Amino acid sequence: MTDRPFLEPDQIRARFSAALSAMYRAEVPAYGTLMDLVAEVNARTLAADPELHAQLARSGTLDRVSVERHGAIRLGTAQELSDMRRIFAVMGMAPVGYYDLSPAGVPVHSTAFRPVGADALAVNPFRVFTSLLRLELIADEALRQTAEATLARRQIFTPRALALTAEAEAAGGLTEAQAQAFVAEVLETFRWHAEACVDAETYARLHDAHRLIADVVSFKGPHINHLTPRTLDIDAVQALMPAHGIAPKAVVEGPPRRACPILLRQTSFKALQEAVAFPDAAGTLTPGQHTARFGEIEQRGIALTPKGRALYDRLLNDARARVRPAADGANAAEYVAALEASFAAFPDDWDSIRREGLGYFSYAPAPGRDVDPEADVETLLAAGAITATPLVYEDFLPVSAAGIFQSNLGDHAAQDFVASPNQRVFEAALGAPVLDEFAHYAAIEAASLSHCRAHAAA
Ligand code: OOG
Ligand code: NI
Repeated sequence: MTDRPFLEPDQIRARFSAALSAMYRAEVPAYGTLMDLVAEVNARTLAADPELHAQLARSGTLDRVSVERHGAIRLGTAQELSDMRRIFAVMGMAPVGYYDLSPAGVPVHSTAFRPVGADALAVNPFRVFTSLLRLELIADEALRQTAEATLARRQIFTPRALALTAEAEAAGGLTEAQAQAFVAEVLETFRWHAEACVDAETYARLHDAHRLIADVVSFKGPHINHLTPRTLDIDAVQALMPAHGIAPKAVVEGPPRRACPILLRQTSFKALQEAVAFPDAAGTLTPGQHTARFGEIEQRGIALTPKGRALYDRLLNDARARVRPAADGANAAEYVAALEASFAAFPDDWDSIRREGLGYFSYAPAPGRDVDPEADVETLLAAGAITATPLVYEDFLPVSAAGIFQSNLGDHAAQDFVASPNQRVFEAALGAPVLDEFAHYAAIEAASLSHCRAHAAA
């Protein structure tokens, strides 16, 4: 519409996601290699699996797959997190879910900023896993103060990014010209800075306390640390990675390979050693190294209901209790075998998953068929009046995320923290409550059913 002064938030998000991808591709060439590999495998998978092709097309999600990605950043202060929330809101992204990583030895808690609602997701499902450092978990008081003082001195947003965000909030949106400036300005926050903002000695102390603390505190901004394309066949991409000069971790995180994919399967490759420089008080630069950025791919399956998720968690815990995956991949085959044995108890056909209430579906009226608005779902499906398509899981998994963090921090980075989820403290920092992922899938499913029934009435 030409008379509308504001660009849709969905369009701003799509542009930002594309700009971030271009920037990361220039910064980390291996990401470009991975993108090409994923595109090739996705095209081949779709050609070989007409049913999957039809399923994605029917649910209007075929086009989004090739532009689909998630990134991750790690923030240092409550102020940074709440400003980030306001910026993502301009792009139609809301905080969904709460993830406590402390049981895995990583001193952060996190949320995922993403679009909610079927239409917004169909345009562009870009998400950012966003973590907040928990300095209160650091035992060394002096070091904690150094970290706090260093973080208090930095401003990770450009003045114009903050000004445009305030204008969007006041006016209810951004014009085309403002949106262009906004995308360019916000991109600056995600950029890599090879020059640290602490001296070499401070970096070493932070690093000794925890590598993640050094990564968050030592730099001018929360550089994007990975950008993950969505593949339709993660095992195929994993198998092809070594031939393209990329070494993946030994075990794919999440559920095993199945006929009906559930939730999320992910694999990453090791963080790069990158040259950085540490300024001293006189401004003289000392060369050094830092590892922060890595690569990851993921395959997404059906979103599970609380009942399905409880079953998933139980089966995963059972498998991990039997074989604990070693960080160096030494027992990868045993772990995969334990995982497959355990998940034999999870139904692997769409009808059972639906009938047992384990997963969420989107329903649509079958072309040219009448829908009896009084009939129940199973009757309508059996009569061929409606179709059911699995809803894609749009979120993350704490055990998988912990595995991704750990493989990139290195073994010796694992530390014992007391598990201390504190969603209330996180939400206070965020300045808003996080949304409940289950409620949103349930709402999409319910809306699709009402649409089927209204279709009958029309
Ligand atoms: C985030 C790791 C979590 C995922 O896909 O589970 C994540 C990080 O390393 O900052 O991205
Ligand atoms: Ni990730």
